[in-house]
Amino acid sequence: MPQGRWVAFQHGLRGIQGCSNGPTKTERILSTPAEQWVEEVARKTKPKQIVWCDGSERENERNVETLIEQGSTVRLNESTYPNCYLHRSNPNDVARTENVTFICSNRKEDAGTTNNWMAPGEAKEKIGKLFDGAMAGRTMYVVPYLMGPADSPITKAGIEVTDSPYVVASMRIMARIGNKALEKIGNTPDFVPGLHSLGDLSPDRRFIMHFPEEKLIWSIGSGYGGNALLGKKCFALRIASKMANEQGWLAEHMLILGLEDPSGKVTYMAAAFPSACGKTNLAMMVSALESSGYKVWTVGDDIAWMQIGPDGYLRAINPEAGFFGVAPGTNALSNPNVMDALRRNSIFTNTAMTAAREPWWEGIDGAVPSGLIDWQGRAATGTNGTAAQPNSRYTVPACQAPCISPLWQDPVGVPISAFIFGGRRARLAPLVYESFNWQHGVFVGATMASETTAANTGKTGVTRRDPMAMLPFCGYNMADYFRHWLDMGKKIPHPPKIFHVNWFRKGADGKFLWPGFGENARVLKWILERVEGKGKAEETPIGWVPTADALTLDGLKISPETMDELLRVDQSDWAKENEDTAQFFKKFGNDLPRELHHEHDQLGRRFGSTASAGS
Ligand code: OXD
Ligand code: MN
Repeated sequence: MPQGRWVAFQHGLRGIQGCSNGPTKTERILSTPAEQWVEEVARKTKPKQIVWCDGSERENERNVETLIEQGSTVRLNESTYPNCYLHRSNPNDVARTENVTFICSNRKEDAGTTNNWMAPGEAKEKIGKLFDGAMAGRTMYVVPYLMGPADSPITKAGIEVTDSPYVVASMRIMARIGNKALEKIGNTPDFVPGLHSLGDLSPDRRFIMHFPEEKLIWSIGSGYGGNALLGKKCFALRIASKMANEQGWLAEHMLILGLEDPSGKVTYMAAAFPSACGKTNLAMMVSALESSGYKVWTVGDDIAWMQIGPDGYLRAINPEAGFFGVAPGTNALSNPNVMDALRRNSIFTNTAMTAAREPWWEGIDGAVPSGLIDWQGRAATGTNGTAAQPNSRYTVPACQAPCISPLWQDPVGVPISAFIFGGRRARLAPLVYESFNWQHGVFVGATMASETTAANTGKTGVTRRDPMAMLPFCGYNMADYFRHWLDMGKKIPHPPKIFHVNWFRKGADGKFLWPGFGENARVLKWILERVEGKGKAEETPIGWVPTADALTLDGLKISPETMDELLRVDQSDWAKENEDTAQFFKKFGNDLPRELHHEHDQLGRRFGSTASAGS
């Protein structure tokens, strides 16, 4: 048995326990389910000591010292980036790894055809071995955390056990950690346990395992992002989507924003886009229509938990407390609000660093500075790839964003009036359209797709289906997830209207037709008008598309021809799309809800095609 972890249990203390030795006959006084689970994990992973994190400043200072001593983290310029750090991860560990992410449901069919599956017994046996002694010689940090504001009935608790001080520092920004979480958990088993170890960081021994029936997470071999900050994708999406399915709510890969109108009324919208479509930038947008009274407020940039409120509206909270955004391409045009927010109390991961010890990445404002150090700590020569790793990140407290909504921590959540789905479609989808009704909107979300960019895959224009942007994050059978969406529509007295947007349509010259960024507020304004029963629209086979004069274009130089092109619905492109959809739907076999087959048929019929069915 490892020495040094018993004092914590003996005294029932949960503060910082830098204990070096201690009594051994304390097992019988282990009291709470949380302590019992931690004990079980310690028995397996054999850390040299255990630290229960209380979330205090003092603890954070100590943690940062440890991080710096370990050598992969450096302090940034204290006067221009106070309390900011740059962390360099292992170069083989720079992104989420979907190929080694598993849903370990008892039955394979409950994971569905879009998830990797492993039987729970096999997973415990195989991955359990990797955890044996994995923390030997290391400190085990116990991070109790809340997803959501402490006083919200929608909020849920988790406990992440990790041997990475970088994970602790990041969780401190991304979730509400420490005593307030522990108080909420108390003597109950109402927390999602998440066991994380860096292991040996070998990609061959990297596994991200979810046990949706047990509501348990095991992750080993990675210290990066969604693989390691278990509150985010693992809990708040994969495990929570399963909980939401069981309990009648929604856990979605969606930003939440409020659009204020000139009267001061704020209408809330939640939007799902696949990765690399500018979700964080949209959530934090500076509206091009701000001078005429339309302002965007940020509630969340990545995840929405939504329950039907007593008022019959879908009420959404952002379960997170920070933004974990992709740095390259972030600048004063694409996201001025985050550029302001990240000037303090932030962690940068795998960005480059200037000679003045400031973070730097491709696409940041200003000229390339001399004396740049790349993300691996080498002099940036321009011959070693990009200076910042393409998936390098900032981790920023949400409360620091100038655009943060005054209601972002409202315990009842904000009422959602519109859902927006979107993707990158160079040809197909118009700038914006509204679905005919909830069922049709679910079809629009289920058939969502995005074309890959060269930066993503090296191959441009490959269409990837990513239903509701949940393909990598749905913790159960996606066909059952579609069914859940259809059922929710019947239960919500005031369901949000469902829209689709495409900022990425290109003209014959290969250039984007729409300027994007703050100008997207013009599209949000039309959505707001449609929610209010105003807003001019024309019925097309795919849904309601704005009429030529429906969007507010004052102050924007865009020709009527370009607008026509942006709003055009092309019959032959959609015929091809419908065939693609038929192929995609085949993946789900007989599990696919018949309502979606029906919507698919209807779309074909509206285009006058006889070969639409796909069922
Ligand atoms: C993310 C993602 O990092 O969706 O948020 O990949
Ligand atoms: Mn995301």
